[in-house]
Amino acid sequence: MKKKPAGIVLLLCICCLFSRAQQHPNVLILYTDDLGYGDLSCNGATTIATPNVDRLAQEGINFSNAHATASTCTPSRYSLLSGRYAWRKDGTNILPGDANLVIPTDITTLPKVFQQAGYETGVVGKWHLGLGSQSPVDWNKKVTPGPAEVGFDYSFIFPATADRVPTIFMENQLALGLEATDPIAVNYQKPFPGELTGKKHPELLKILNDPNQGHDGHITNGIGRIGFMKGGKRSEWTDEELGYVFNNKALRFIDNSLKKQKPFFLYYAIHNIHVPRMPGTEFKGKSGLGYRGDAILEMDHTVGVIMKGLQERGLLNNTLVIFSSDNGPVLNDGYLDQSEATARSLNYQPGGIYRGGKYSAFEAGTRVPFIIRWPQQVAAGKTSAALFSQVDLMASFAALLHIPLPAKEFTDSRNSLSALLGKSTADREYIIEQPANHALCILKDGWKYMTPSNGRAFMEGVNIETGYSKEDQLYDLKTDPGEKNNVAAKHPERVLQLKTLLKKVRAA
Ligand code: NG6
Ligand code: CA
Repeated sequence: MKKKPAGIVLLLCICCLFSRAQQHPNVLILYTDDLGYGDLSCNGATTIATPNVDRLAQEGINFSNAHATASTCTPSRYSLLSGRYAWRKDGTNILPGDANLVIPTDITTLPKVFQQAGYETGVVGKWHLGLGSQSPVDWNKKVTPGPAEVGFDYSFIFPATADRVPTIFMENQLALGLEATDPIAVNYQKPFPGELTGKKHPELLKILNDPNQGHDGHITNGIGRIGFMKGGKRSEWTDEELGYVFNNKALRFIDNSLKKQKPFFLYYAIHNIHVPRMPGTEFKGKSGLGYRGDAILEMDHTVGVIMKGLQERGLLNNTLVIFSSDNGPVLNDGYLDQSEATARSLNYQPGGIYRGGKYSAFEAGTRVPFIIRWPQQVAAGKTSAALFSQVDLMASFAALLHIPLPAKEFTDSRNSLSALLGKSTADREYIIEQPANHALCILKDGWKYMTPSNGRAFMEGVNIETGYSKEDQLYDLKTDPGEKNNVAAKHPERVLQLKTLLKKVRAA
């Protein structure tokens, strides 16, 4: 065989590496918690500045009609990672911290798609999808199944939310800093003998819980939590350090995949800005909007740290970064941290022009920030109004990586790669939104239909309009994005069309 000249071989190698990087970019999902559409300066906020997130938007595409599948955390994360709507599966509502894993271990998942394509996969941050298969969970040994069985080669997480016990880090499903002499036990029904709780000892708290919303159980770091816990004193976290610790773990994961010479998929589930908001010392008081605003600044700082980390490693161009949130905003989610009073006094609108918030069927519940940056394939400084759902990330990445999804496995995930990469601004055919009480909504062609429900129209405590009504509701989001006028009576044929489609999707 005739030998190719050295120059041609070199050129072929470069082309081959370039096309591999194009087809197998590193992928980083920065998934924030309870961040509203209007909480970013690139989405119109003027009372707060988020320069690092704004830079992502300037260098990529900022979506204005992208949705989490639900207006609470567990179901949105379930859908993101499994490509399935959570309402199809029982037990996927907001989970207590001692719940078992809700994602089946025998299905294709988003991280498993990346594993099949040869990626190193990792999750850092908040998990909230349950751990183990036995109740009660034994926290004193490796808890399986968990992230590894869902498809993550590496995990550094806390099990549920920052306001739920156990308030510990877990690395590869083992409690960090665990000591045999101080075993961890968790109970969601009653306190352990001798345990000091927020309810009995408010004088020990550095931030008061809202008496109407609980969070007065176990005390960690001067903050009352949901549930009770004993032991694991050296495993418990310090809230002010969460951002620092997670950022470092995320960067270490990236370094380790580089050492293995593998592309990485990192799902960084940023703990901010969920309650309890107890930002790092340098951010306290910085926003003028209370701890919620300070937590937004800390979240933005995290984005800056990670992007700088990519730059220092020469990975800025061949890393596809997605920034989004699991559900919409809430000002008071259980702690009296002054965020609600401050936001109201400044007329600060965390959901932007959208009505409702976390838990809600109104748009602010699921219409979340969504930005993609990938210099190799995605144009800079664009916006997209395409209707997009996070449930589609699994099929879209499978398409990008040429991994066929098993035909026998039904998923809700559709290949929306062209919308994701900004090659098309066409809407997805429809999307489904799940509020806290499962009264599903369907969006199609700019119309939104909301299923009637008996739920309360207003959630006291969190002060959020749920959108629930005993009547059919139809909104024309093109002319009425703030969902002020229910036009169901004017458009019975549209109501029927959307009702019928929703029924079909439910039955699929
Ligand atoms: C609610 C909690 C709230 C928060 C939420 C979960 C009460 C009264 N409120 O039940 O504080 O933890 O669950 O938020 O317990 S999520 O973003 O993880 O869905
Ligand atoms: Ca959330």
